[in-house]
Amino acid sequence: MIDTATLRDKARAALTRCGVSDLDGDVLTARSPVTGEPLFGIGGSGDVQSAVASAREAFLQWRNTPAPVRGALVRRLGQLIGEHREELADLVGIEAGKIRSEALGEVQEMIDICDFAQGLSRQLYGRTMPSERPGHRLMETWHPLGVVGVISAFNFPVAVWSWNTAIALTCGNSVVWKPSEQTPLTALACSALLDRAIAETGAPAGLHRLLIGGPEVGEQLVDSPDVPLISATGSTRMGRAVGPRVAARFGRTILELGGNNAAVVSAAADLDLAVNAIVFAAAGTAGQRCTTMRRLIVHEDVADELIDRIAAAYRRLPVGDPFDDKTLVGPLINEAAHDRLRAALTQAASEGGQLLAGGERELTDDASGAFYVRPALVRMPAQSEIVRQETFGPILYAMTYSTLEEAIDLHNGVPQGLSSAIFTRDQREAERFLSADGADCGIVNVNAGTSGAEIGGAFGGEKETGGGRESGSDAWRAYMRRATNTVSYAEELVLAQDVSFL
Ligand code: UN1
Repeated sequence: MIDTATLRDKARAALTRCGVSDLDGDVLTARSPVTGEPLFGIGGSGDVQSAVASAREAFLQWRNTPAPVRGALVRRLGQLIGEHREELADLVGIEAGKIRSEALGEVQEMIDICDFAQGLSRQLYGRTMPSERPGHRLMETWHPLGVVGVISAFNFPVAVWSWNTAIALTCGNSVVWKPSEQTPLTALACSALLDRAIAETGAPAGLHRLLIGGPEVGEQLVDSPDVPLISATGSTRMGRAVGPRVAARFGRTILELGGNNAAVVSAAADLDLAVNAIVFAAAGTAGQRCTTMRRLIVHEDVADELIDRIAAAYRRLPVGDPFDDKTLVGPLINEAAHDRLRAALTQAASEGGQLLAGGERELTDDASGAFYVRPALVRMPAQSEIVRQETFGPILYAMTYSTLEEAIDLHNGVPQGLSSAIFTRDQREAERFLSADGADCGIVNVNAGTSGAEIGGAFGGEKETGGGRESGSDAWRAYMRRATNTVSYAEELVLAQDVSFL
């Protein structure tokens, strides 16, 4: 196992190469879940008022910068991220405990969204509509909102920031970022790279401000009247607090909250493909993606075979040091995550669940602050309470069904609605799952797992997942305000709806 001194050196080297100066301080202590030990204290500001004020000032200039010129900033950011791919992946591995391939994948999402945002800078299209009045033109234009507050979680410490930031900047906004307290180092690195891109492209200096601090800093950002949009990623509990507070001041939110993602595996599934997809989606990232597969709804004819094969794969999964190339499952983020996982497994057992694999702590002893757990597979009765909850760790609950109707009911019968999947070679089943009375999630896949979405689509979910959409497609619209314009070139006043007056 890599030791804390090596992690510390690696982190310092990566930060220096990303251009972070003035690292040390006592505002927060950076830690690594890999060894569970503190790395070093860091400085930084949690002064929300001054961050918002300077972002607001930068916005006033940025909103009048042509969008394709704004696109040049995100292009430069994407290049710098590409040049520092290894360092950023190091930091993601150190702070979030991701294995190399997944850490690099997360960095790739940043590069991809910068590409996307740059293209978007020439495509912030508004519509024109035929006017009912002669000599009139009706059209819509899109304008930036102002300062966008980004609140991000530990598990995708850089990608989710980049989805929001690349799009928000392209749309003409400025950004104030409150990252998770668990991942301040990745935030410092990203912020330094963006500062460099801002300086090199001549964009206004306050365009991006990073807040370092605890939850109270996030709360002040949420309440700030000068932040018209808050994009927050985290638990449903967090969203329940953030949503109404922002709404009370008529601000807007993009909420990306809890998921409780399921796969339906039909009797017509390609089981080889399904097993691989399920193991990645359920056990990958140590079950700490919002898109992690948490429920498996399997047709009774193939249930025993499929569940046996997943259990066998789980028993073989290399759990351990994420910096070891052979590892596939790294650590949980902290002890609280481990406590919640154990509590969920206890409840599952009390509700008739049968643990088929995993669930136990491995590699470290009670005294260690690092928590490695073999992903757990639990066979559950279809009706139970625990499967309705999101436990942010690697537990997969397997249930069986006999008709597709029943499977879809089970699938939709949870409060969350982020991501879903069906494994089947039967086109009718697939289409039914994709239809309006099929899966009720924001992301619905066929023969592909619930996690690992591409940045080109809109990302987010329904119900208690919060309804927000980030990243690709037309998610940019949430970062802009729409103006409907009527332009008259008629000689006389013409009123709509044939109204006469005067
Ligand atoms: C998250 O877990 O908050 O679809 C984001 C995925 C990744 C993003 C996950 N592209 O799994």
